[in-house]
Amino acid sequence: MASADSEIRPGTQEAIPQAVKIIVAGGFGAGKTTMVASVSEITPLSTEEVMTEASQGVDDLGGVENKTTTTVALDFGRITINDDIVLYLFGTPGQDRFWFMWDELAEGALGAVVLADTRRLDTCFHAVDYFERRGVPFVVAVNRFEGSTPYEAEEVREALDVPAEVPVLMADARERESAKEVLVRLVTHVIHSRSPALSG
Ligand SMILES: Nc1nc2c(ncn2[C@@H]2O[C@H](COP(=O)(O)OP(=O)(O)OP(=O)(O)O)[C@@H](O)[C@H]2O)c(=O)[nH]1
Ligand SMILES: [Mg+2]
Repeated sequence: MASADSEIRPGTQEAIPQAVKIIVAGGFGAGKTTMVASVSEITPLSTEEVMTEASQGVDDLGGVENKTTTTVALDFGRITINDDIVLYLFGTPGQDRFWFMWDELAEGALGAVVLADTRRLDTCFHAVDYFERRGVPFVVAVNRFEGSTPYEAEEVREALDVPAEVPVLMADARERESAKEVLVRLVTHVIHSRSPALSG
């Protein structure tokens, strides 16, 4: 699998690795498992566990009180973007107490999707910070939930304080086409980030 250390010659697209590791991150309950499952062309691996009483008072359930399961390790899926690029998707666990997993998961990742739930935008701050600090190119996908205020992409950008070059787009993690569009946008962003001359 490709690693972050892979050499990509500036100005060439040919050197983009065929197998690209992508992280799907975001706050607790933002729709990471849903997105990996909806877009994956293989049966996705998921590590869902029923939330127990141990979760009460530990995990922040505000806004997602009806959630009964949570990812305890990772989600894994695969999607072929075109003849040259296959994405391997790794979804993070959302709860704060599993953050120790992130460094393992992010090792070798070339890009990331940060899923944002506008009802609980603060829960994705950590993901935004994390990828900014590691220099991993990312896009923000605003996952629309019923009953959430329909913010514009630019309002979300401002609230999260992400730079202009970071794409912020609306999405529905349950829809394959929508999820795929997010990933195609991410691939373009990764290529431009690594070869600024192309972003013209
Ligand atoms: N309305 C709506 N519901 C969604 C969307 N994406 C996910 N959901 C629902 O939101 C709930 C949480 O989704 P998950 O995919 O488990 O979220 P997660 O980010 O993997 O959660 P953790 O692993 O616990 O952090 C599920 O009941 C989904 O059906 C969406 O785009 N719109
Ligand atoms: Mg999950």
